[in-house]
Amino acid sequence: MSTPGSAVAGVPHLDVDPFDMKFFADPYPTHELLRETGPVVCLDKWKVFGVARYAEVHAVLNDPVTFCSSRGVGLSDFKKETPWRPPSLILEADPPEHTRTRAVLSTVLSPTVMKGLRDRFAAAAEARVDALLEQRSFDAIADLAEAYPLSIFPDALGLKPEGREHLIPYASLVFNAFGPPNELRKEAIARSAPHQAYVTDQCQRDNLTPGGIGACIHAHVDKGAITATEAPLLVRSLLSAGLDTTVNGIGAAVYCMVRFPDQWQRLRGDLTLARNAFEEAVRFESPVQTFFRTTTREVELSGATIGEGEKVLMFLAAANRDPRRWDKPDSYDITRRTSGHVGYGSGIHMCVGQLVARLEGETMLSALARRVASIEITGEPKRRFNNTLRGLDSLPVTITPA
Ligand code: 8QM
Repeated sequence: MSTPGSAVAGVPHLDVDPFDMKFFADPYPTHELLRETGPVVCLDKWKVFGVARYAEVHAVLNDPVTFCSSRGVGLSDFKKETPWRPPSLILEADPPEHTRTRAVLSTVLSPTVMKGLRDRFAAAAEARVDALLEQRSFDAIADLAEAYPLSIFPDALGLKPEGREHLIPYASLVFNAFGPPNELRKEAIARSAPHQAYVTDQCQRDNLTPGGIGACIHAHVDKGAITATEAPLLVRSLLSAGLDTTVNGIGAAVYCMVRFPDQWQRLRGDLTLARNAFEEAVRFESPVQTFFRTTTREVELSGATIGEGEKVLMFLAAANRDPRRWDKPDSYDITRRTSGHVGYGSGIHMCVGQLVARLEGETMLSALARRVASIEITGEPKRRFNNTLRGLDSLPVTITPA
């Protein structure tokens, strides 16, 4: 037998819980332990396999036939348990079904669509920074990392103004639900009904403003690419994955800038570095920390035998700091060659919204760098605890104008 619960030759067991508060408070020593213990480990607490080195994380992400997504990318195996919501038609799907839905989202989030959004995103970033310069002291999470995406993304999708306060709680629920049945997940699901009701409603064609990304998804029904039943679920994917991720990505970038002021000054000296500075923040903090896959057959991975139907936990954040792959992995360096990081995943499921994320990150960092001379922490940063997302709850700062 090769189940994680039993002794398996060549696969070391660890009793760490990568979903508990002590781990979230400082995951880095445990990431190192996971990487150094072996290429594949058994995590006894949740009876799953784990991979934390870059090579194995990359290998699992790039073999979607063996390591499937259709049985869920959280701990729960959809073949054995009923999912908490109808499965995502893209995230929780395998080819060939995945190929068709992915193509639709890829089209509505294409480089051409980004061209139409750029000026609006840039103007909103400048306006947000101008307002913050009036305040001087503010919370970089609520007033910047959340306020900026909230000022552009719901409008880009075409959501009505009412009820948008559900968006972040809904996303927080989605990302907690990928985790094990701990307090975070159970509490989130127990409180989920109003957020789910809001999201389900907003995904309907009639509730989406013409010209928005949501309406564009529904337009693909008329072209025959997807059915009228599928379209609302694809809109739901953008409501699930499109906001809290960039909130935590932008939060990570600002948190990097306040901790590494030399990198901030470098950015101020060369605004063309803004896009890579954001990318490096995604590598360095990995807003999406982990994902699971499920094996569709017995498979050998770096000498370990993994049976069929096993959950494999990929530590994206640990791979993004694996010294086997990265020079000075724990340094935030805005001129680093970041390509190949797995902060957006890799392979066929690699973030379909990555151009939106990068556009938001780049426009905000360049607006800040153009107008702000220094950013200083003025209070204790508070962490936000989530089974999948890494980020802060509050980051008190004071800025000085350029
Ligand atoms: C995570 O609902 C979805 O399709 C979905 C939810 C969460 C994500 C992706 C897709 C990876 C950002």
